[in-house]
Amino acid sequence: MTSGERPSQRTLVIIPTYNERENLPLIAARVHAAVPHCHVLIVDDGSPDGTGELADELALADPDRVHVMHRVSKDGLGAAYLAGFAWGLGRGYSVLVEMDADGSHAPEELHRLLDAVDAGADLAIGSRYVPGGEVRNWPRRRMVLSRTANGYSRISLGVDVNDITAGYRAYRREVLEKIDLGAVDSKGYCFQVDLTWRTISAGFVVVEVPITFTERELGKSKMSGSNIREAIVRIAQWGIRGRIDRARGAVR
Ligand SMILES: Nc1nc2c(ncn2[C@@H]2O[C@H](COP(=O)(O)OP(=O)(O)OP(=O)(O)O)[C@@H](O)[C@H]2O)c(=O)[nH]1
Ligand SMILES: [Mg+2]
Repeated sequence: MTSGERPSQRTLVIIPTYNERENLPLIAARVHAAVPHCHVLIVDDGSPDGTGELADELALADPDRVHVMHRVSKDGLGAAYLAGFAWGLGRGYSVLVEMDADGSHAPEELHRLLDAVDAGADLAIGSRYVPGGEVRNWPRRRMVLSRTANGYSRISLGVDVNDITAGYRAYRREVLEKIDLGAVDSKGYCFQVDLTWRTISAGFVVVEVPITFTERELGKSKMSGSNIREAIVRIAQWGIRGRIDRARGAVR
């Protein structure tokens, strides 16, 4: 980075996809309409609906700004992001953004995350649960699940983050270089909690910025019962380990 350049000048937006044919062209166009200078990496896990081929077409039409990684089979959101982070770090991006393909994370609000990073946040979380944040069109049971997951995580881990499960985020590259990504094996939704916990434990600054999260209108959710069970067990384990470490006075 040359002096005076903001980190967000070199931003990579990573979009994991599994069967997002209807959504992908819309979201990619919205990202570039909102923040023209950022680059996009689509990480597709061999979607049977042809999302990967569609991604190739988008990259062919805009080779400087759109890139595609094809992985052989569905291996979870976490693994897709880890592969995307490695790709982006290897190519010198300063800020790495996580964004769903389904339109829940509005590209028009990306500037809020990038501004927070430029202002000094190491991790900016697009938060539904801070003043100004909002959830649109969620059925009650999804809201209850999300609120419960956040409450459970906060209490178990003892951290002061309102939306620790949020998947709309911007990481400064230094965070991803420092935390041990090789040790992360959370596959599903607890990936977000896992990385937040590692970021905070490593002493980085986490800032929540309000966003409006909108339930997907097209395509199907990939949320599953096994994702939820993975999260419950792991978060309790991290919380217990963290408390033991703190009680021992260990420096994390
Ligand atoms: N590459 C890849 N992407 C995935 C995988 N599972 C989910 N995704 C993508 O991750 C993003 C979030 O998945 P969703 O199914 O919308 O999950 P969610 O938003 O947490 O849950 P809902 O609120 O129910 O939609 C979407 O862009 C999916 O296509 C996977 O195994 N591999
Ligand atoms: Mg979704």
